Amino acid sequence: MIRAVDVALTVLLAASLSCRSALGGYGMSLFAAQTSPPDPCYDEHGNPRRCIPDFVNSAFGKEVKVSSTCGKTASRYCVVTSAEKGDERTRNCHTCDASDPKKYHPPAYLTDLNNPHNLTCWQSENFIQYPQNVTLTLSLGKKFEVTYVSLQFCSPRPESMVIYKSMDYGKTWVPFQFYSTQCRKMYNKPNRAVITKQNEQEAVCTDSHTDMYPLTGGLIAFSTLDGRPSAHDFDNSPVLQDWVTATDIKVIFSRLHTFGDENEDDSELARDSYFYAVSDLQVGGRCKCNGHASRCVKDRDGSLVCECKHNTAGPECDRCKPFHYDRPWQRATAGGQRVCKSHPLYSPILVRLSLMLSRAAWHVGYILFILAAVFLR
Ligand SMILES: [Ca+2]
Repeated sequence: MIRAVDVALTVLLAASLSCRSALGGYGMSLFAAQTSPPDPCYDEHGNPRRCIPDFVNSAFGKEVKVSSTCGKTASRYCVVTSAEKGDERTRNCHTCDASDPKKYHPPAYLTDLNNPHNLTCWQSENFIQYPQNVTLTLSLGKKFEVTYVSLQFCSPRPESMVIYKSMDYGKTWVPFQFYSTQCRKMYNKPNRAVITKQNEQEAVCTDSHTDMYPLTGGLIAFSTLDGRPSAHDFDNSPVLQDWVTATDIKVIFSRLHTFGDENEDDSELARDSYFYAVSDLQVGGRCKCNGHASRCVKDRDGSLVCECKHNTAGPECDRCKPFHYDRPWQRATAGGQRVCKSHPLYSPILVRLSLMLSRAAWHVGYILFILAAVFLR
């Protein structure tokens, strides 16, 4: 009896090892089953459940297109410092030079690793003042559900700026948020308008985050759902799901803060002190997969796509896979299991059809072979 059990165990072990080697060590072995993490898109019984990709800073490492960067020809810029508001200001001047790695401030510094002990700053040319502006454009590569957009400044924060989003890869843009010390005058918007259920997709203007102080290190952080009534019931709000969806983000710096000295006698020195400089641009959010994927991956073309489960397909798992149309596509919710299913009849019909076709092809081939043999004799 003991021997029979030993033999059975040995056979099982051998089978599991051979399976493991045949599959390159993935999936089928007893050992792998214990160590591989469970698929978040299915529960312990194999039933589908909602799954979402990790929260990330989707701007990290991405290219930002900017309309102005200092140093095309080496140029002076001056940093104004002041211990506190109202204290005497001092100017320290430096050189921005795109050809010198120690003195350049390229757009890549907007989305590189943000080390608080060694800040790297992108910087615009000096004194690009209203009505001229400076734009930063970032393509996320696919649809994301954006939770926040934040900018950390090396210069003083702008007096007026707008954050826009696109849902169609930059063809059209809609405003996300306006910032200005004079909302009405700059953007014809009331200051700090209240959002109601009727206008949850409306961008508001605020004078918060627009103070000139601190002269360096100031932050602007826009939270996409903040103050929107349906935010607590996001899963059931198609309006807000649409509102947070973006493929691209654009920031427009409309007007520089100044001390009002730019037209005085030593105006050149003053003008060299006014520019936009940002150490970190972040776009916090999740790759949009409608609850049907737990991660996004690069496809064969190098494009970012959802790794779709639940018989769904498309870059955002936004439709059912072919032959899985028995139930209409839906976004997965926390409570329900809205997955695509194949009709019970589809599979047998397809199998029969393919069998018939292969048989017909075999018969045609056989007849051609006989005919060739007869005529070539
Ligand atoms: Ca940086």
